[in-house]
Amino acid sequence: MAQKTSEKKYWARSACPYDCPDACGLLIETDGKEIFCVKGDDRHPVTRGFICQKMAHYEQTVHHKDRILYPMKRTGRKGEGAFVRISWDEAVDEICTRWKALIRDYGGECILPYSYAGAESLIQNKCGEGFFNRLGASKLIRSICSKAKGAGFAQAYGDTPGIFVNDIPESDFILIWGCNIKATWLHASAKVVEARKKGSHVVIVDTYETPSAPLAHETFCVRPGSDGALALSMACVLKAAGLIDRDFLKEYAPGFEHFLDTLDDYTPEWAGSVTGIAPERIRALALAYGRAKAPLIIFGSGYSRHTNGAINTRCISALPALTGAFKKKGGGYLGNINSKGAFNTDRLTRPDWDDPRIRSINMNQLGQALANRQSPVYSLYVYNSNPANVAPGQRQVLEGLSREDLFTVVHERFMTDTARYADILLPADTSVEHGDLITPYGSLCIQAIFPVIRPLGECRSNWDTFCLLAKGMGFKEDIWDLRNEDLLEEMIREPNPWRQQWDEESREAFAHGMGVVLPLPDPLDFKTENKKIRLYTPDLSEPVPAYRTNKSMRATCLGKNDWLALVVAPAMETLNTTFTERKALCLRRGEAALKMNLKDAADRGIKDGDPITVYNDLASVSLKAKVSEKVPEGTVVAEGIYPTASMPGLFGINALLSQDLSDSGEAATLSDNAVKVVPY
Ligand SMILES: Nc1nc2c(c(=O)[nH]1)N[C@H]1C(S)=C(S)[C@@H](COP(=O)(O)OP(=O)(O)OC[C@H]3O[C@@H](n4cnc5c(=O)[nH]c(N)nc54)[C@H](O)[C@@H]3O)O[C@H]1N2
Ligand SMILES: Nc1nc2c(c(=O)[nH]1)N[C@H]1C(S)=C(S)[C@@H](COP(=O)(O)OP(=O)(O)OC[C@H]3O[C@@H](n4cnc5c(=O)[nH]c(N)nc54)[C@H](O)[C@@H]3O)O[C@H]1N2
Ligand code: SF4
Ligand SMILES: [Mo]
Repeated sequence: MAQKTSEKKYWARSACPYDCPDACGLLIETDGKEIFCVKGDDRHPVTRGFICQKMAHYEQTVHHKDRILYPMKRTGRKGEGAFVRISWDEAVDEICTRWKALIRDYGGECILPYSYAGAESLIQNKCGEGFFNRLGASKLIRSICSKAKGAGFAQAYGDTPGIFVNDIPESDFILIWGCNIKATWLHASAKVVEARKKGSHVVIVDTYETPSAPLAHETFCVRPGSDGALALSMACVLKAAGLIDRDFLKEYAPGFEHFLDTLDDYTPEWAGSVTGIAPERIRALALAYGRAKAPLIIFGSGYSRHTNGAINTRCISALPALTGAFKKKGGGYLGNINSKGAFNTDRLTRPDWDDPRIRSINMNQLGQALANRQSPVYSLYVYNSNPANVAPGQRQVLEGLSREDLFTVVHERFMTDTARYADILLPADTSVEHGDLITPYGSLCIQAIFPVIRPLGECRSNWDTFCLLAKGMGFKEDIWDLRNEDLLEEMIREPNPWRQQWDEESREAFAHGMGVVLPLPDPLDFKTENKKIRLYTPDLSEPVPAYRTNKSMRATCLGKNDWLALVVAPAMETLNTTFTERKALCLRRGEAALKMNLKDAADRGIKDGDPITVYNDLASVSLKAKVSEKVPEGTVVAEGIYPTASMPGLFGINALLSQDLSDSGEAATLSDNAVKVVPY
């Protein structure tokens, strides 16, 4: 694809690699050395020519004056950000010399990789796992995001992906659950708008009125973590009103009677006292959902970032089973998609090199792992992530990163808070500087991308960097000779049963870098072992979906006290800490603030815009109060993640988040914390 725009400039096809369900197809104006302009690919089946404000000026990220372009070595204190340029040879030599000595003295387990989804594209995202297995390093449990939701779905539906995002307008009743869809899933949100125009009823269940609220006819603001109670109560109403599809359940959900038998106690009156929603609204919601022809639930992840996140997923996802919603096009659910199976990821993760005796460390407990003196981590290698800002327990994380006996390597595009703690800093390239595979978690539309420009400065892709380090460590396998683009070609060429169902035209389009939709599965072909939905699973500790309280509810509802439930939510203008290099976006986002209800603020003598102190047993954080009727009493919300330098105090909001894990999936419980708030 090389359509000329002027003598030297042309449009090249690419895709957005960032951690977003849309995975937009992009058109990039370039002269092969520089990129000038970025727009949505009008031929991409999901993107259809429009993209978000974050990527609209991607050229400002790629050619930003603050890009890290060369390897560097720390000269100042840890955290200070003072570095001197060195060569790649020096950097690799220093890293490998240190690692060889550490492995000799303490074993490979004292080295810990830390990564998440800085680049969500398949090769750059997964390739480190193979390298660190080969090294014998500690394994990282990558569960900072939606693993509780994943575990809940796995227990109920296995890998059943749900509907295709473009089919949203086929639904006549859309329930958006714990998702700020306008900010975080732009193309699903556009389809919701389309559905509304066709007459669909739209409802949001969240903890506050988010920027997505105008999309919906109604928002239900629940107490954080109480969603299971709302869902079970809806089920109770459906049963009482005879809106259960028993024929569907008999065929697709054996043992369902055990679940139905538990429902009668979950009355709307009971759920009202738990969720804070009036019983008559719960009843009306359930009846409208149950009477719809093709009701759809769009799952975000927010409701699952709690100590009861997995079981709440089972409670909510039981609703489409009870109503047989899967039978109608547009009905069922959306939010359990994994398109990585279109490629052989074992090439990247190398399970054959995984030594089961080696310990695993949960990424949500980085602070604890760095504080552990029994079996210490002596080296940390960070790529695709910014743990100094994003991980819970920020105070302990920063203390750990400051340790003089910790050798930290960070592979980054910008001087993030984490990069400031690096001993060696390596320059990472961006998605227009390397090829990769795009396998979204919001649709089954996959794409191959090829380099648009050469890497800037001395930047290298994650894969090419691991190959250099492998050589430095003396690894002899042939795979380390493959360049990033060779690996991409091999992965595309490798036959795959899913992609093999494509016709010739689709195969051609994919090979030419177009976004192409994988063959969509039959919605009634449930991807569990026995092909059935599991509403009753006797081998689980909770055989049927049940209500379990979360941690913040226990703190905030204990008699009359002044604890508030703290929810962390995404910001419109940034993506976790990605895009925080962009001044215009940060200005639009505004400074770090805590949204709180008028009454909660007044009770504490706080006015809109006042400086406040937010604290719990973990830390104390200074913020501005944003007093708003959009947040219900008892809940406070912090949107976005801010670089620590932009905070009035020493810490960001993540200092107030515990390192506790979810009920299943070992996931983060980022929105399950209680805080007290006082004027500064
Ligand atoms: N603009 C933008 N886009 C993004 C991101 C971003 O930061 N900014 N992040 C990206 C990433 S990494 C992800 S995982 C996705 C996440 O996309 P979402 O799933 O939309 O985001 P979440 O952070 O999970 O939070 C969604 C909503 O859940 C609500 N919530 C929290 N607790 C509860 C609860 O107990 N019950 C209910 N009902 N709601 C609750 C929050 O108030 C929030 O509005 O978005 C991706 N896209
Ligand atoms: N308070 C609060 N905390 C949160 C969240 C929240 O909403 N609020 N969201 C949570 C969620 S859902 C998630 S998924 C996590 C996200 O946590 P992270 O995945 O750590 O997300 P980012 O902050 O975007 O940091 C990604 C980093 O990867 C770098 N990067 C990008 N591309 C590449 C590449 O190709 N190679 C290398 N080496 N680096 C690259 C970027 O420059 C960026 O600094 O944060 C979690 N923490
Ligand atoms: S961040 Fe999301 S909406 Fe924006 S361009 Fe990337 S994939 Fe599309
Ligand atoms: Mo995430």
